[in-house]
Formats: sequence, structure tokens, C-alpha cells
Amino acid sequence: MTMTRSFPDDFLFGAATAAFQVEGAAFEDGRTASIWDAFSRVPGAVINADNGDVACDHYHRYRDDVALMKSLGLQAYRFSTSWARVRPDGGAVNPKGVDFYSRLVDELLEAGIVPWPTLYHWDMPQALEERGGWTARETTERFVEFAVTMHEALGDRVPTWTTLNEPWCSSFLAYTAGAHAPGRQSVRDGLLASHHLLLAHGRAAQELRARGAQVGITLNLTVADPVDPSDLEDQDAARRIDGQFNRWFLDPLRVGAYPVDIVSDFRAVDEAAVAEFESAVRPGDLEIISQPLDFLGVNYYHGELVSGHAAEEPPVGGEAPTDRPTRSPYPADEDIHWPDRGLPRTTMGWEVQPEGLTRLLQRVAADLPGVPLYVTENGAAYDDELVDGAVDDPERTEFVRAHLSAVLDAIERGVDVRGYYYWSLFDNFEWAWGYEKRFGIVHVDYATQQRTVKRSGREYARIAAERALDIPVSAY
Ligand code: PNW
Repeated sequence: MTMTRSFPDDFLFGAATAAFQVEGAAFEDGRTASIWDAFSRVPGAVINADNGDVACDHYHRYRDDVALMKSLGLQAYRFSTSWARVRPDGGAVNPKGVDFYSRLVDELLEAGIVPWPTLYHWDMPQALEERGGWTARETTERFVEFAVTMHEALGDRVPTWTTLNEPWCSSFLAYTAGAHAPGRQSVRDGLLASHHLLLAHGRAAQELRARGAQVGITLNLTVADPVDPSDLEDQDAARRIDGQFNRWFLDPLRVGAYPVDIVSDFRAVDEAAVAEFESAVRPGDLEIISQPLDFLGVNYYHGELVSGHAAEEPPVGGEAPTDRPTRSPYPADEDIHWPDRGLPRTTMGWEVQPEGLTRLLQRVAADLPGVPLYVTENGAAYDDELVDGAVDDPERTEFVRAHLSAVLDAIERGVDVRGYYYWSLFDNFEWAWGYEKRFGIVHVDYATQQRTVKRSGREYARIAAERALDIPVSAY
């Protein structure tokens, strides 16, 4: 016996990628180096010294790739635009770079697929990094120029725009932990980057909205649970992780203020950094940042179970991929311990915790009343094998079903979730993990660039076609 759970009529089933992770053609048609081209050449920064020079060669294969999306019945495609392609070195417009995205959008519309662009998914021109990158206020104005260029080129066909993907990663993982490009390791740089990223979002949103666009942002968010809900130190650990990961970005956007408890936690570890951060937040900035959002994109991979008590054993999973030293992206939280709760894990070491997505969506809906939500990323890496031209990936297939079911749970509890983008359409360049981690519902054989739809991809296509999930009644 099964029961059928249906999705709302206007719910979008999509899949996501990002420019640097799939395009390749890194130095073609006028594109110049981005921070990820530079970082992937730093010894030990990326596993196997992989880089984005070729990736999935999507720049050349986009027509076939859109045909593949159409064959899967995808209704929307979330992609990002490469700043270094469109405005090489952050300077003058490169018409060939703009033209690529224009052709991609035409191809998508022709196939009946909604184009869902994200302006910035981590690939800043290296020349701008050399002028301070996101620690420099001036970068926000270069970003606005880039945003306006993209809107002038595509705004006649694309109504909905996302400014940034996961500013937590582009600031604390990139400028404090040093695990992502540009690989800096300072509390000051992470704090300044976080503010300038949010300001860049706000300034671009003003400009695009003035031109009639719908504008939102995508955040990576989590649920942080204390190991023992009645233990004060565990409660405090959950407050700190929620504060630094979620509220540091949500609060400026929704109420125009950084969370005071987290500012004070940062001050305790680096007073000078917080003083510089506070002077970087100029009068008027938070009003720009907190203008209303037309939607919020939520990226969810896993929750966090945290303890404020000293670890007896090293944490499971989530380690840096190479021997190159990195710091904690949570500088005020280095005492926090992430115990193993025995949930299954993906090959990223990330726990599979679908119910966390339901709770996260409910929490964000309460925080941002009236703002439509989209799950803009959710997915899992597994060690897939191509055998006789097929990839059987039962874990990912179940992962997708369980998380779509979690989305339905949120919808049934009144949350306005308008769509789901699986991460990722293809296996691709998984940042510091290179090509070793495979997230796709479509397998890529990098030697031949052959695409093979995995079992999970066929299952996702079936769900999107039926707009419903069949759930065994015993499991329900
Ligand atoms: C997200 N972390 O990245 C990105 O938006 C994608 O580009 C990426 O491929 C995907 O998730 C899978 O990793 C993250 O360390 C990378 O917490 C690292 C973290 C979070 C998100």
C-alpha cells in the first residue's frame, strides 16, 4: 500500500549548478582568472590539485545539457554567472562573456525551463582580490556594475534574480578558515567580507529592483541542536552556532542589525577585528541590507548536534580535504564539540537528517513572514560507479525522496515553499574536494565528458512529472 502526497500546482522542480564548478573554458573568449583559478593552483588547497579549467565543459556543451534537462522534465535551472567572464578583471564588459549567458537563457526558454540565475557563486575576478577582495568596500560597487550588466543583458527574459550564494562560505570559510578561495585566515577579513557581501547584495538589489526585477538571496542555513537540551553549556553551543551561521546573515537582512551576542563573542576573541568591522558598518548600510526580499533561497545539507563540553574523541567527518592547514570558520567556538549521533552519513561526512529541513523551513518562515521560500540547494555525495553504462545510487535516490517529503511536511504546516533545486544537476568541481566528490543526479565521466543519468535522476524526473511522492504506508 502506498499513499500519494502531492505538491502544490506552482511548485518548481529544478536542479542547480554554479559557473566555476561546471563551465570550464576558463581562459576562453576573454575570461580572466577568478580567485578559484588562483586558489586551485596553491599547493595543497584542492585535493589532487584539481582545477576548473575544463570541469564539465558546460560552456561548450550547454545546448546538449539543456536538452538533457528537458528530457528529465526539469522546470527550472539554477545556474550562476561568472564575473570574470562578464567583466574580466572586474573591469569593462566582455560582450562574448555576456553572450554566453544570453544564449543559455534562450536555450532554456526554448526548452520551457525557467532560468534562475545567481550573480555570485564564489568566483570573484582575481584582480579584485588583489585590490582587497571582499574586505574592500569598493568591491561592492564593482559587484553592482556586474549585476547591472547582467540585468541589462537578460532582464528582458529573466524576471527573478539571486544576488549571492551562501555569503557565510564566501566570508568565514574563505577569509577566516582559509578553506576556500582566496584562502585568507583572519577573523578581521571574515568579518569585513561578511559585511561587504551583504552590502553588495543590498546595493545590487536596489539597482535591479529599480529596473523591475524580483530580487532575493540564497543563504546556507542549518538547525543547531544541543546534545542535552537542559544543559546550559550545550544550549550555549547551539546559540553560538545558530548565531554565527544563521543569524549573522538572517538578522541584518530581516531586521537591519547584526546579532549583539555574536558580536560580543567575536569581540572576546579579537577586539581589534570587531572594532574594524564596526567602523566598516557605515550609517545607512543596514537600511540598504534590510530592504524587503522578494524571496529567500535556502540551502540545506545537514543539521548540527553540538555540545559545549570538551570533546573526548575527535569529531566525525567534515575534515579539511588536504594537509594544508585551515582554521575554524567559527573563531569564537573552537571549544564546541560535534558528537556523532549515529545517523547515516554521505561521503562528505555530512549527516543525513531530512527532518532538519522541515524545522529549518518553519523557523525561517517565522523569521521572515510573507517571504516565499525556495530550497535552492539540497543534495548528497556518494561514491557512484558507472557499471555497464548505468549508475545505481540507491542512497541518493532515498535522500531526494526523504528531503522532498520533508519539504511537503513544511508546506503542510503552512510554510510557503515554492520550489526545490537538487544540488547538483551534474557531478562537478566540488571546491576544495576537486572532482573526488560526486553530487550529481547525472554522472559525468571526466575523461570523455559523457553524461549518464543516475537512478536518482530518473526517480527525480518521475516525481517531477507526477508532481507527487508515493510513500509506503508503513513508512508514513
Ligand atoms: C555549497 N561547509 O557549498 C555550495 O553552494 C555548492 O557550490 C557546493 O558544491 C555544495 O554546497 C556542496 O558542498 C558548501 O563547509 C561547501 O559548511 C561547504 C560548506 C557548506 C556549503
